[in-house]
Amino acid sequence: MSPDPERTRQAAPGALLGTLVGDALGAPYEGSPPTTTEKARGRLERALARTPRPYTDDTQMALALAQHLLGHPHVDPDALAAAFRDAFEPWRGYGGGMHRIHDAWECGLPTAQAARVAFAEGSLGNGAAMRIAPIGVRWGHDPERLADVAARSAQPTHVHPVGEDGAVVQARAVGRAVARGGFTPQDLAELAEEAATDELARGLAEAASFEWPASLGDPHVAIADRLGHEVLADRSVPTACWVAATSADPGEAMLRALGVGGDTDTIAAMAVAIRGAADGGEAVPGELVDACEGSPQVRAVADELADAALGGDAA
Ligand code: F2R
Ligand code: MG
Ligand code: MG
Repeated sequence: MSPDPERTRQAAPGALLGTLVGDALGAPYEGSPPTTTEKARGRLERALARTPRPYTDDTQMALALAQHLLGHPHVDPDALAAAFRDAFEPWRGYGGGMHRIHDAWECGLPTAQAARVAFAEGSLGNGAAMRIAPIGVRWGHDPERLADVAARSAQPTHVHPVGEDGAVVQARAVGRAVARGGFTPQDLAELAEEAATDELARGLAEAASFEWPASLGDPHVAIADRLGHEVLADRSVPTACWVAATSADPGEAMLRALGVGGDTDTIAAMAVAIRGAADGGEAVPGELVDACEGSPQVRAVADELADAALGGDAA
């Protein structure tokens, strides 16, 4: 299938600015408990009161991956590891394992060995998923290629099957939103069918069938308890997909993710990326975009990625 030009040009800034906004505005609340919609609104207002909001590792790695894709559309894991190494700023709030992998790269360890220095079986954190939106944009029109490229992009840092599957699921979610201009609970059920690991399949299936009577309070508080809101891929990617599928627009996805709490920056980055891809860059509130460090750079790389997606599949 060829990408639709108008859709791709709208979805690219939606997905990448969604990553940025979710990350930068969610970051002050990383580690916070779940809360009501009203209090989540207060979280957002407080974040917007002091700007520009700095982005964290989520956006730093997404930018590095986006730039890598412009030269390596099918991903070269060694070159991608070098791009992550060059972009690395230790104060951006990276995971503990990522600091050790970075040290290993600096010492010249081969990519495959470096990926196992922190955890012998590899990381099952959500770091490969949080940065994946550029792959959804570049390959949303070709789901098979997208899954292969997403798995390759996880290799430098997340070789645990759950860490890798989290990246593939999140890439598929963004890719569906890019290609179709929508993202609904039906997508959650289909993503559950496609998941490679039981952990992701279970979380997505539960997200797809989740029902919650309004009389019992905010559903996002219940979902944080049911599906998780932690740093592990299987405890955050299904939650982010649920937020995206049940929000009317990127602004509502941002609020819901702020209410989910926990790994707030990352759940928001993933959820708003999906919703932004579905609804387009114009749907991401300008007030949120303008509050974030780096928004012109993110917009520019999104446009380049859209050009690359529309320019053909050659390496
Ligand atoms: N790390 C954070 N936030 C922590 C606080 C940061 C602090 N505020 C600061 O400013 O310094 N956020 C970022 O990390 C998450 C993505 O993590 P990633 O890239 O997957 O890293 P890592 O280290 O590989 O995994 C994260 C943690 O998961 C656990 N873990 C992973 N694999 C494991 C395994 N095989 N066995 C056991 N545990 C495993 C560990 O606790 C890792 O530290 C995002 O939230 C991003 O925003
Ligand atoms: Mg972060
Ligand atoms: Mg985080």
